[in-house]
Amino acid sequence: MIAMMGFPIEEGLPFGGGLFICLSKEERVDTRLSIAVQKNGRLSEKSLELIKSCGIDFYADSRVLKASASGFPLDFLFVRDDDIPQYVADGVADIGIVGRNEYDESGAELSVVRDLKFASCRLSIAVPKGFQYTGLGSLEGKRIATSYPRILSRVLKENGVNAEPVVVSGSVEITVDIGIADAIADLVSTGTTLKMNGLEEAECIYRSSAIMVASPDMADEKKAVLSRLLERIDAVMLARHKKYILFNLPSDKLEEAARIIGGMKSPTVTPLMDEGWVSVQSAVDEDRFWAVFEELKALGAEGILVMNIEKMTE
Ligand code: PRT
Ligand code: ZN
Repeated sequence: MIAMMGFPIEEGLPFGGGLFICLSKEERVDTRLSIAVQKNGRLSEKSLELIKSCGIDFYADSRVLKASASGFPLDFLFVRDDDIPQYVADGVADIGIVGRNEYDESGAELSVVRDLKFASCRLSIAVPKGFQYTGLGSLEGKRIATSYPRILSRVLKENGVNAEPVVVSGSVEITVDIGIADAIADLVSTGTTLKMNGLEEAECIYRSSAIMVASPDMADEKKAVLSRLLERIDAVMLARHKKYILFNLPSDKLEEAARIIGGMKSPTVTPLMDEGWVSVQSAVDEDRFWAVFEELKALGAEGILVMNIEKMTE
């Protein structure tokens, strides 16, 4: 990366326009990382929200296909999710946020740099009422409609089942009713769509969530930008799974309280004016939060204050 006085040129903050004249357009563009994000759909909002939480400002309008961040060398490309793996593989974008299902189905060979843990869903076999499903073997010789033939075929092969995938690009749920399939393999999150179409979820064969993929051959300058981005994403994701808790406690209960909080390095302890009392603060895993809260209360903790954490590092 070309830098002067510690400021990367592409952010260009402390300099006038004159300095940019020294650089060709390609040199400047090359140090910016481009990210492909779904334009409109289940991944769009959370993908953009995650990047905004990383302190990266940009203006995204659903009518435009491109945008640039200010203050961070990141350019956006808003596209259909199906196209994201190929765009990254072809170098149209350096990284992308896509469902693991789309990535695996595409067959592209990219680096999966993070599981972002949103848009979770499962690919399940669903059958009509009355279908005697006792396992994948029940699908032997059957027609299975799906938009994910690659993943389905892999699972069937691994389980030694010979069945015929019927590839459809949408409305998979109606294929049994209209007689072109005996069962389906489709994405499920709540299961409502299956029920509404008279189908029963028989077995989950694959799990997915949003992932960040990256081109395996990126210039070192871009790799450095990606590391900065991932560092911010990790801080945001870690903070989302923690709560910050503050409370007052009789000092003789401190050891017990530390055991209840667990999982962290020693909590911060400050003496109070009131002799024999201390103020304690610590981060707590969100999934253990209520158990910790109740146990601390039972121990004699008072004035318990709970806060969301915006960003944190381990
Ligand atoms: O236009 P574009 O091609 O970009 O979008 P798309 O319509 O192909 O994708 P989109 O926005 O529907 O989904 C994007 C990604 O979200 C998927 O690739 C998955 O990784 C993830 N995801 C999470 C889901 C679901 N949950 C989901 N429930 N994708 C689709 N569904 C559909 C499913 O196909 C079925 O029709 O929702 C229906 C089932 O939902 P439930 O809640 O009734 O079970
Ligand atoms: Zn799609």
